[in-house]
Amino acid sequence: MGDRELAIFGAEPAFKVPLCVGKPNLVSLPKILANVTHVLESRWLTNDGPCVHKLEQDICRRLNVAHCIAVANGTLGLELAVRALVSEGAEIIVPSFTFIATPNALRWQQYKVVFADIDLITHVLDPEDVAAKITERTGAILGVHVWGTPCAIEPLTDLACKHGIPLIFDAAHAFCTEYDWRSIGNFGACEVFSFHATKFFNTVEGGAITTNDAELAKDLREMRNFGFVGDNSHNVAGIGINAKMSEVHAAIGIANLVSVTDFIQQNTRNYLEYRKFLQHESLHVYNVNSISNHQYVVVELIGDDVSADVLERVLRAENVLARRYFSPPCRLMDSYSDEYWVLPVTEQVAKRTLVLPTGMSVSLKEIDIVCQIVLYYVEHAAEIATKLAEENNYG
Ligand code: T4K
Repeated sequence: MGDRELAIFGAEPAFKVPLCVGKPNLVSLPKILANVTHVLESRWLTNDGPCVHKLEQDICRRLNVAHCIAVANGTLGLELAVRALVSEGAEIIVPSFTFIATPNALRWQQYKVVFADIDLITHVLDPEDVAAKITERTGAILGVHVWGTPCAIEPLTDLACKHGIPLIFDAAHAFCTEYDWRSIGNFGACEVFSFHATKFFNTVEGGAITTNDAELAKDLREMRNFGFVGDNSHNVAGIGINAKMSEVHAAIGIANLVSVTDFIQQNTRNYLEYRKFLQHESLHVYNVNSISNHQYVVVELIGDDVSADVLERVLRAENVLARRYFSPPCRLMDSYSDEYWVLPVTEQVAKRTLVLPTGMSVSLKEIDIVCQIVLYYVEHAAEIATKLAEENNYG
């Protein structure tokens, strides 16, 4: 990049077309269109149809898990999971370093959210802080496999067993990742995936709950369909809602699932390219601690001179739409500000992380240019901060 002026100071942006973090992967478009056409021609559009069945079976095979319940989105999946497993009004321990859907799903179902801190290296729940927050009011622990890194599954499982409470995982980021040679989707009482458009495997909107517990799977299937018991039944045993995935969404998922290995390969290639270039004392490329889908490339800005906020502004001016996911952390959102939580590691991690573009639509050449901008920023952070402050004062 040399002495190139930055777009934030008026130069031409490095990219004409914006480079996004979550551009949807839709590789086999003809296959997707053929599947969708078939659904529309069949006139079987929703309500537990053949495509939903096939997608559920394909996912069970892929994750080697006994039961998969496809749902309309990950948020509803979380709501069904807690309603199926946790007594009304109980406290649920969750991280604050997560997408707002995680605590919101709990509050929406009238549970009390108790935030626990995370680990500085892995960014997932710190079991020691979880242990400190368990009381007789605790109804469940909800871990989040942030960035696809599995939670500390063993210590959390021990804690849940010791206190006789369910352990649930928000696995929105962790489709096709592994822990201890087993696919995520097999742990805790159940795990909840998101297949939103911005996830590396998507059904446009969608999600799934997976479990090895047949009884729980049956309950979840009923809750997903207004509470109707079994197929073609007119009896409603418990309270349910409409959380069904449509046939069109499932048909897109079936086509995309075939390409999942290609998506992971390209994400891994992209991740390695970022790692190769982004070597600097003020930077750390987050190391996903497992067999990963690498759907998020996260950099951490380390030191007083550098700022993830400023780097985001610098990149955005260049048309690189980097994201400060989970910053501010959920507990600082207005809707959670009624209570004060001491979460020092969460604050630290949220302050220093930035997510960079990856996925099937991002080329290695584009990654190299992004890396040049990032490196230029960290090498000139102090000058850039001064110049921005001057512009602010005189602008
Ligand atoms: N738990 C966790 C830990 C989660 O991360 C999420 C969702 C959930 C639970 C809930 O699952 P769902 O109910 O959503 O299934 C996204 C997603 O909306 C959300 O699904 C995701 N997590 C969250 C982390 O990120 P944004 O704010 O990034 O979306 P948006 O619209 O700003 O898009 C990001 C980038 O992607 C943009 O630069 C443009 C590009 N884009 C986006 C869409 C939607 C496209 O190119 N095409 C598109 O169709 O939220």
